[in-house]
Amino acid sequence: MIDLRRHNSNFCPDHFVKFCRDQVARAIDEFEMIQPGQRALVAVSGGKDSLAVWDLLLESGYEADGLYVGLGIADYSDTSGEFAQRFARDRGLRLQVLDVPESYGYDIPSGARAARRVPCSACGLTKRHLFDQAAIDGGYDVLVTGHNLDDEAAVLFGNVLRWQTEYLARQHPVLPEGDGFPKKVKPLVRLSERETAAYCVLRGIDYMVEECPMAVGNRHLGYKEALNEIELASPGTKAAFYFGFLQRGAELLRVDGDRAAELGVCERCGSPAGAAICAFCRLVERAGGHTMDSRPVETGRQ
Ligand code: Q46
Ligand code: ZN
Repeated sequence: MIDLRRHNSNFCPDHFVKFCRDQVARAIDEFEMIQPGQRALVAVSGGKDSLAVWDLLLESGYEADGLYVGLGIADYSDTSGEFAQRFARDRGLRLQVLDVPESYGYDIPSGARAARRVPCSACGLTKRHLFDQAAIDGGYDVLVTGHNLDDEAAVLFGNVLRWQTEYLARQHPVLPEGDGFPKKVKPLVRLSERETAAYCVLRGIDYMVEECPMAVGNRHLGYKEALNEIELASPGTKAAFYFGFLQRGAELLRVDGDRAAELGVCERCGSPAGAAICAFCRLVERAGGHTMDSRPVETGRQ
């Protein structure tokens, strides 16, 4: 039996899997994430959320390929890459693998130091750029990420604590396509971290349990812990906080205008850029790397 206090219910394994599919279907429908027949690219890390969302999309009949980006974070990257590749191989799925040290000549820990950025900032910028570019280059209709309810509530909490209205205005489970950016969607926003982990166990999905070593001391983790304390005392608060914001708060903060209205094109990589050279290419340069000299390797379907 799986006990979900925020829903005041218990589920047997089969009904729990159905519950997860229903929550994803509801999110996709409610926020108009993916239309039948569209092609999705899933940003795969080898962790529970990205593998769960890939599995859930396929089970719901969507066409979905994966992209794994190796960040050069020592053993963590090697092992997470193996989980991603094994998942794809065992199911005959198409997974592209892009190794940052190999293709761009830097890794996140040393590159971030050289560029004087905190690792998660260099990492986030790298991943956003490479996933966006792969989705555009591959002609995918949507880029899917495995952000769950806990992730989104923690980001919202952090943005509210500092009243970062610019970030709040953009916080939504769907970002539309436009000016060189792909449409981005988060189908797991109605599922908690505990629920995606239970889904993986029930579906026999082997995932990387270990957290990234760079996450230690991350502010985001502190926000998650604080919200978990509140949730424990008052089940359902996390979902009420996040969905209440989407229903009643987000609209008040929405700014008119196109997010890429003032963007040009990066001289080096052709991606949308606010300056002559985009933030990613500047990071590559400062991290001591070089521009890409190899394409992603495709594994899985053989
Ligand atoms: S992988 Fe990258 Fe995360 Fe590691 S360096 Fe930070 S952002 S914690 S999702
Ligand atoms: Zn660029």
